[in-house]
Amino acid sequence: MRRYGKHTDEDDVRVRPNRKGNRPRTSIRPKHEDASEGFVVTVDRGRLTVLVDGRTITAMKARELGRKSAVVGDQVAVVGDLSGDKDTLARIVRVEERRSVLRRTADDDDPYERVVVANADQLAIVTALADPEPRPRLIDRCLVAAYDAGLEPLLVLTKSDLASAENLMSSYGALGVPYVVTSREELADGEAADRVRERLAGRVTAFVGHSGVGKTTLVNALVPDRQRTTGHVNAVTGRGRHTTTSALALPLPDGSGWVIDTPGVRSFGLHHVDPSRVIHAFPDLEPGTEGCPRACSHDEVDCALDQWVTDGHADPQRLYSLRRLLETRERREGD
Ligand SMILES: Nc1nc2c(ncn2[C@@H]2O[C@H](COP(=O)(O)OP(=O)(O)OP(=O)(O)O)[C@@H](O)[C@H]2O)c(=O)[nH]1
Ligand SMILES: [Mg+2]
Ligand SMILES: [Zn+2]
Repeated sequence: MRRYGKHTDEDDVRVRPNRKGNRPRTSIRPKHEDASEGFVVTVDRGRLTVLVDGRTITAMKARELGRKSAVVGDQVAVVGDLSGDKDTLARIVRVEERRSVLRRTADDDDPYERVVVANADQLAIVTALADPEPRPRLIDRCLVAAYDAGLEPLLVLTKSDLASAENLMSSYGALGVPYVVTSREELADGEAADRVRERLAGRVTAFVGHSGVGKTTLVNALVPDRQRTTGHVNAVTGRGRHTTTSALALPLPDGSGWVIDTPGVRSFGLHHVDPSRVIHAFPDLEPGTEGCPRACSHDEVDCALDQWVTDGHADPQRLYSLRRLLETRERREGD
């Protein structure tokens, strides 16, 4: 007998004895064990495009997932109609554990995190050498986000037909971040795609950067049979037009990896970043933090890293770079 609307402790005792061997079978067996595995390639207002056994299907989140959402790059379990036929809709019943999560907030004060992509291995930080002007602050911010998420960063400097890469490279030399430089001419003759492709084999790479830097142009060169729309940069403001509006994962033609084109960002908020995870990306400095005071910002008088460098354990340029990156959270992007 149940009194509706009100649960007493007695009720709980009666309906849940929870003795060994007396549990309902459903709580032992994983739910939906007959579900198929899929890979989320794009998300558009609650509709997800999922690749299942080579078929492209449309799916939506099952209610049981609650607030948890699937993003591009997620590995998911799907049930229902998996034919991929027109007007069919499958259900996503589980989001598998993520290997990595790239997050950003709208700005540093904003606690609302959005997940940009899941399960990426590499973050390609795309910066135009001109048109729009490079903004090193954004590069620094993307680097911090990559280190925080455990992604390997790759700098992609586009439009070298318009300006030289020299200045920018000199300030990133000490960080040892791999980079490629591309130009309009090299896009046309396939050289740009070849050069970038060398860095993509066997990995999932997300392309991020300001609007108009040439992310989609590059992805189109890498995956020529899937031409996405590109947009012109406004000649007066020097800004892109936010042509790409949703992230899309595309397989490289030789099957050696995935590239994820993303919408241009105005900023890359780092509210969620934990400095100790950023230091993991600096194995030459990390052991030196042992002598630091608790919760050291690594930019204070008692920081042990100064002594570490003075003692010759690491290059002072590296400490300078680390501090610049950690400090990037304290500054506005235009500074
Ligand atoms: N001169 C020159 N222009 C380029 C190069 N690469 C891309 N562009 C141009 O830059 C403009 C913007 O390119 P998109 O690929 O749409 O830029 P995006 O980064 O995808 O921009 P959003 O989707 O808005 O974030 C287009 O007019 C491209 O033709 C390059 O190497 N040199
Ligand atoms: Mg684009
Ligand atoms: Zn310190």
